[in-house]
Amino acid sequence: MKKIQFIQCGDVHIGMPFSSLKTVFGLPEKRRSLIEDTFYKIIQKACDQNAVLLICGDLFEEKYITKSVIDNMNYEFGKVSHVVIIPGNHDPYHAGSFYHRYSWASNVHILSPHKPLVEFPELSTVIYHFNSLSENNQLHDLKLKKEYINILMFHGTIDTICTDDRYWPVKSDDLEKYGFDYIAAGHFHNFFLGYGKNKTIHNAGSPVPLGFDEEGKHMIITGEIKKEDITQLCIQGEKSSESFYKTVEVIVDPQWSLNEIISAVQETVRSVEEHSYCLCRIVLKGRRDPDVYLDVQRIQESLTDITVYSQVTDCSLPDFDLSAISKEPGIRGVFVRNVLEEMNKDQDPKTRSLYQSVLYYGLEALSGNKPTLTDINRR
Ligand SMILES: [Mn+2]
Repeated sequence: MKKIQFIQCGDVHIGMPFSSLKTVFGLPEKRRSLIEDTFYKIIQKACDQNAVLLICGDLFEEKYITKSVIDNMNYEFGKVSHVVIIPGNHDPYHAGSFYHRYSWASNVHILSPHKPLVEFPELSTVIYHFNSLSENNQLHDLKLKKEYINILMFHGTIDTICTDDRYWPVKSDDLEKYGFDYIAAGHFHNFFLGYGKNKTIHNAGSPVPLGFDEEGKHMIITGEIKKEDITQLCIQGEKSSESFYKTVEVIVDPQWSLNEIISAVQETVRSVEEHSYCLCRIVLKGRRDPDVYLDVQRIQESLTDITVYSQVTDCSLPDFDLSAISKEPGIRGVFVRNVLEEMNKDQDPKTRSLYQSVLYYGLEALSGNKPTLTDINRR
């Protein structure tokens, strides 16, 4: 019985700048260290399980990676029997890249057009790199050794409408048609197993989530492939990150003072399970008292001890009685009448929503509050 034990990960993005988190002093650095440490734990797990480590692209951010971190990785890789890395769109293989010029430990196999496959005879396993085979025009005469376990690694988008070649768009059928036992994919940051007609495509996603577009659990894949006459696959996702991104909504009430809004936000965020690991986006909706100055900064600061990071987006509207104001004789009345008149001329929902923003921001300004105009198009 041929057998290979492995751990699959990808899209680690070591060195990511996290500039959107820089409003909190020291947080981007903390996130970067967390990602690096999480990756070293994955390497340690591969060592403990005597598993081959498969890294499916975007291991690091080429623009921000330092030699010092590459040295760390190379040292840690020394603990594992075999490490197989394919480049991604954030860490491409080229003459000046660390993949090309760094002297990696002998058990680290970086697949590229110069080395599109690696064979481990003691495991009866061959690991191929789809992107390199394709670049070398070697796909059409590709013949797999059926007595071996054949693994394909790929970094790119699968079955999406994407025409940008940098993201390697392919159809799942084109990955599966060669009869590989297992296809280890990277590029999508979410976790999925058993994709494609033959259910052979597996994607680990980023081990640590990198932004609000990556909510939910983050995983690595661990498992084994056995092959005699047929291929037996036993794989599972394992949670790789405590920290997570989550968006919550809080509906504000026109009766509430700012302190009541803060209490409601705190209560909602505290109700999020394991909130002390949460990077939380709070979207305020509903109507608020027009006299309340919605101090986003102050609400965010009130959450400092509850979450890792909090970002408040105000999408609430001041509770103005527009029809009453439009009958007022003063400047507020003239302003509301004019904007409403313009707004009612136009049926395009985008333009109408822009007029609505003008209306509410204008009224806020006229009532002595200083509106923040950054999100005028989002309302
Ligand atoms: Mn990526």
